Formats: sequence, C-alpha cells, structure tokens
Amino acid sequence: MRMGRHGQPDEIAEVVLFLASDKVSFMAGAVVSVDGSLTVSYLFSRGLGATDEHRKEADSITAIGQPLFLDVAQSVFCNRPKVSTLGCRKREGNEQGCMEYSTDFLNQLSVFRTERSSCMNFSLQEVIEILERTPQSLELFLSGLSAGWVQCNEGEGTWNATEVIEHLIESERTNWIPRLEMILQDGESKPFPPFDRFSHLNEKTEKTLEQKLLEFKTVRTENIAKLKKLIDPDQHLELTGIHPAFGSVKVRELISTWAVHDLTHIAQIVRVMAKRYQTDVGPWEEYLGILKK
Ligand code: NI
Repeated sequence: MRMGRHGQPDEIAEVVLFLASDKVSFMAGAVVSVDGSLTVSYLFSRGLGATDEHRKEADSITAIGQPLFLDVAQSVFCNRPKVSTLGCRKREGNEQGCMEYSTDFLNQLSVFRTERSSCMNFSLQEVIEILERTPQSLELFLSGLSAGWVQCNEGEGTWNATEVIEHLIESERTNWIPRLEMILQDGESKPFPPFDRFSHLNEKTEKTLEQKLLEFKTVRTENIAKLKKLIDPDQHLELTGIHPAFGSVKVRELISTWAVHDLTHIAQIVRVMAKRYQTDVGPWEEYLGILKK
C-alpha cells in the first residue's frame, strides 16, 4: 500500500505553497498528510483485516515531512518573522528524514508570508489618528444635545451615551497606559489586574456631559503623549504581557484594541441613539440596518 520510496522535497513544498496561498480560503488548523500514504497504511494496519506483517511494516514507518506542515502553516499564518522552523523533524537514526528545500521554494514562501503580513494593517501613527479624533468627534456629536438623546439606552442594563463617555474615561485611567507600562516593566511575569468594565457606573458624579467630554479629551491627550514616549514601534510592538483572561498578549494587539475600542463605543452611541426612534420611523425600519443590531 505504501509507495515504497521517500518523498522528494518538491512534493512536500508544492503542498506547503498551496496551503500558504490564497487558494486556501476556508481551511484552518487542518493537518494534511503528504506522506506517500504512510498514515493511511498505518491506520489500515490497526484496523480489521490487518495481518502481523502489516503491523510490522507500520511500526517501521518513519513519517517524513508531516510535522513540517504544522510548522510551516504556523509560521505562515501566525506571521512569524522567520522561516527558522522550516524543515521536518528528524527521527533518530533516520538521516533521510530531513529534507533540504530549494531556494526557489523558500523564496516563494517568503513572498506568501509578506502578502499575508500585509493583511495586518497596524501602524502606530494610524492608531494615534483614531485616538486623537475620538474625543473631538464625540464632543462635536454629543455636546449640547437634549437629555433625550444622551440619556436614552437600549433597555435595562445597557448604557446611554453619557455612561459610555464615563467608561471611556475610566479606560483611559486604568486600562491602556497602565497595561502598556506593565508589559514594558514586567513582561509576562505577572498578569494585568482585571479591568472592571462597570466601575464607572458606581461613581455617580454631578458633572455635566460637557465636563465629562472635556475630561475625556484631557486624559486622552495626556495618554497619547505617554504612548508616543513609551512605545518605539521598531522595538516594542511584539513584547508580551499576560491578560487575566486571554493569556499572552502583544503590545501591538493592546494598542490596536485601544483604537477599535473607541470605534466600538462610537458605534454603540450611534446605535443607541438611532434606536430611540425605532418606532418613529414607521415602515422604514425595514431599511434601517442599525435598528436591527
Ligand atoms: Ni468598552
């Protein structure tokens, strides 16, 4: 049943290139065997109808190449910077278990990796563009609005626009910068203290919405200055810390989340306000996607 020969590097390389290409659009975490039917033979040898001879043959099998896929797939899809994991693991006593890959193959693989990496869009400067604009956008959007707009919510246990601003202020004070500082100082030696996403609800102050918007703008400006001072994009983006729920997280991911968190809460404010007129729009509700979220 086995093909009776060792695989050639190109036979493995072709499949790896396929897995690394955009032709694989709906496949993730799969293990593909390109082993001259070794795996199937092994499974067969353990099944009904297998003879002692089959079993003996199966036990002598040295799987060549297969671990390579996992390594390469991880290095491609996780955007690991190097091809250093490339090369199958050599089983003891089997010198032929290790293959040498052609330069052409390695070049193609690095092209794929570059293309994959370009799907990631992170740029510190672009994150800062969002971080800078959020307080201004919200100030322009919300300042001076009637209580009906800024105090409506989506039902019990949901936030109105004013509470979202309070949450954004709280996040500035206790989440982003303190966590970045922790990563830089402590790395993965201790986890971030959990962030209480509801703490602002316990602190009822007499401040007006305008005062809160100003407070958000001030603390955000300070934090952007700290961010620029703390983080050198050439050095720090891949440093990691420990999130209490997610485990290891990167500086790049934390800073990206900061921007997307802004966008999420802007969307939330817009959605909550839109829903205030859910029934007022009459039959047009059908065409207003935001009312269905
Ligand atoms: Ni939030």
